Amino acid sequence: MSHRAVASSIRAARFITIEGIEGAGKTSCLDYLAKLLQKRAIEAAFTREPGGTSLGESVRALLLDHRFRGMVGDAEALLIFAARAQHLAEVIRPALAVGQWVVCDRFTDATYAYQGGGRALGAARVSLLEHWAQGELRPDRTLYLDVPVSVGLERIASRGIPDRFESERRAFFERARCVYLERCRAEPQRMRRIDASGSREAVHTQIAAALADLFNDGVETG
Ligand code: Z5A
Repeated sequence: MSHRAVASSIRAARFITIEGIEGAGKTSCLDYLAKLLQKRAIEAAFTREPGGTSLGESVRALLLDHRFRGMVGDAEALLIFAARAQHLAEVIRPALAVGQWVVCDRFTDATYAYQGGGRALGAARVSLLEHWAQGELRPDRTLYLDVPVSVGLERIASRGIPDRFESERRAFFERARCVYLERCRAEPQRMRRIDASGSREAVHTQIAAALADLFNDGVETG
């Protein structure tokens, strides 16, 4: 999804990220979030990682491509942060600077989960690159959509040909989920665990509650 404007805003800009393993339901969550912001006339840029810029989308294509099944974890992490540096410079920082909210489908928590955990690079390396590329910038709020790996994989089973990540073994996603959950425990104010195994309505209710303090305006969330 490229970034798109929703409406105009007077609030301090917020940086919100959405995370989850495969099949967690990020798409439906992003649609609901767009409605919540629109209702409040909050202008928001919707974007994604890897991607969000022309360079980033090209890097994404490399990352998902089966021809590169031999890509080592370090190369993967460096490509992701190269795309992220461009994304921050071209899209995220400029939007926040003019008061636009930014909603990003995955960000650095995904690198901790997939490269740090899934590829077993560890958190220290990811942290080094995070400081290099982002400086002090971190999301204001992260919604982690949590589903057991078996539920996520079942939901995406009917998709077409799996990409390079979707072809990973179940243990890879289990490691990624473990890291996500650890990060929710370590930073409960920023990173909110949403139980995404229930109905869409139940998930949306939790999302509204997890953002209520950022809106703090009493507008109905339904
Ligand atoms: N990656 C990485 O390794 N390191 C990084 O730093 C970053 C990314 C940033 C592409 O990401 C890959 O990049 C990703 C990790 C890696 N690969 N993996 N895994 P992506 O975000 O573009 O790819 P994705 O994980 O495949 O996301 P997605 O398909 O856009 O979203 P999703 O959450 O997996 O799926 P969905 O389409 O929203 O939902 C899946 C299905 O479930 C769908 O049929 C829905 O209708 C259904 N659904 C949704 N909610 C429900 C509920 N509540 N009940 C029942 N069914 C539901």
